[in-house]
Amino acid sequence: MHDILKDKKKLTVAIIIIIIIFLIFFIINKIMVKKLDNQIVPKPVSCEEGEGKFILTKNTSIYVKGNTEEETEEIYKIAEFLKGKLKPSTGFDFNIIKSDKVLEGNIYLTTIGGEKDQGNEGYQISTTSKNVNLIAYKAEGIARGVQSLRQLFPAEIEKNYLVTNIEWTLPVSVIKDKPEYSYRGLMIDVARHFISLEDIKRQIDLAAEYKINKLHLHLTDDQGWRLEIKKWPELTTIGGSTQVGGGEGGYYTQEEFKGLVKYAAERYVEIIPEIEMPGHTNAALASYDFLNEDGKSKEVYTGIDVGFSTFKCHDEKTYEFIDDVIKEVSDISPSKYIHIGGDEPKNALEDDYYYFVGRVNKIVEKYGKTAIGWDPCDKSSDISKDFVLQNWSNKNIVAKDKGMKMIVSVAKKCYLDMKYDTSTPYGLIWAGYIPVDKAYKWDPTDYAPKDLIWGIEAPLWTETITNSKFMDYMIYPRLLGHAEIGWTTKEKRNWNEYKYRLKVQYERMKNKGINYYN
Ligand code: TNX
Repeated sequence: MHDILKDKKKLTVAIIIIIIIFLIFFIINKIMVKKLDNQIVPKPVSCEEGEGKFILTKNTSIYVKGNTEEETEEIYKIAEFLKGKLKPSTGFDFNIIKSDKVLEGNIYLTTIGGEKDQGNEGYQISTTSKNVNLIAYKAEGIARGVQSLRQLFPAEIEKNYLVTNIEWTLPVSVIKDKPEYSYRGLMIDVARHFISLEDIKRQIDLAAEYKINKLHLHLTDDQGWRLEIKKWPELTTIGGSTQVGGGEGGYYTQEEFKGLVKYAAERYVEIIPEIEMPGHTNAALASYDFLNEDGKSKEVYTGIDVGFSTFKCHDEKTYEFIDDVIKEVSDISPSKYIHIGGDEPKNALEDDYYYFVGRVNKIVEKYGKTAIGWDPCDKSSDISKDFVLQNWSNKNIVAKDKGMKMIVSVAKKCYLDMKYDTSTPYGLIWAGYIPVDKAYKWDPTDYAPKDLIWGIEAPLWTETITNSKFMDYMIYPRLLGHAEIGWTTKEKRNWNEYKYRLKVQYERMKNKGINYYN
């Protein structure tokens, strides 16, 4: 009898210990892996999950209301965007209603009550079982919030065909969010290989979901000139006629470029055009003889060497030509910024190069724009703090001294054309392999003082990238990491936890048809 009692006691103690261990694990798990946090990339400032869910049905409407009529119109367009994204998989044809008298069961997008400290891109999503309220200070914030909203639905929402056996729910929650940096860019080199408008639009659409807000187009290089310049048509008919490997090449007409800008703007992405010079200019040198030192046009170039071409740095005809180009680009590009390249040409004298970038900066300013350039543009004594440095090599001492604004694009972390590892079928390795963790585990302040950092950018150079599938593979999933580095504070980022959230994104990427590297 005594023994049995003793055993019973032991058993009870064991059970209590097991329950305590279980509870401890449960609590730690709750703290470490908040469900909502795991759904959104880039990670928001805060997510509080409640009990219950909001169910999207065919009767759901999207209500919109701004502080002015104009703003209401702008939010209306964002609602149309959201509707377009939700429709293929849900099959729902939402009504969009311009009103703040929101009835139960609906989504409300508004700037009324938005607060200044949310900034232009901040937003708050409050979901109850009855309504979804997305409030922002500016319409742009609503556009960013809508991208988070998409990620809160089941991953099937991303499919582009009807899914019927599913309940379209959002968790009851409050999400507050705003970005750390205001420049979060993707660059695509359309010069080495010409990329069709359709493929660029697709990349804009995909990147915008991760709150990338700038697309820098590297429009000219040795192998191709890809933007129509009306005064100098041979830039595209000759300079745009081919590409790496000798394929057909191509270019965008000015009308097409404007259409692309509009498409991007509808997704709150700004296009920043780059005309690379004085180096990386063989396509222009092949198009017009007068740009060449010996007065003879070069042959078009289809290899992948760099650093062999240069404009003449002390020739007024060259600057007249550049003036024409910058004028036309300024006319068709609403961005305040024009990227002038400035990757150091190995065959131009240093002083000539510094003089050149200073002159071109003046031309850009003359047309009311601000110039961006690769390092070492900052070292030119004619370049002041009004110029933005895009830093690829981490040589930015002069820029720091001058107090120049910087876009951090350090090659060994940011370059999307670097292979992940030895098994990556395309890409280069000059800046090293960049596996997914390496692309994530860094911070812009590793390379520049916080107050000078405008943001970050991940460039995809396309010497070895010939089609849309390859682009996807090199961009995804690394861009998600860069997007998060640009959006989420350093303190809130952690690889071990991000790894888990990235897995959640894989299913969504698959549903969107992204050929990501797994
Ligand atoms: C560097 S760093 C380049 C490009 C190449 C790329 C290849 C810099 C501004 N330019 O011209 O395409 O490496 O990875």
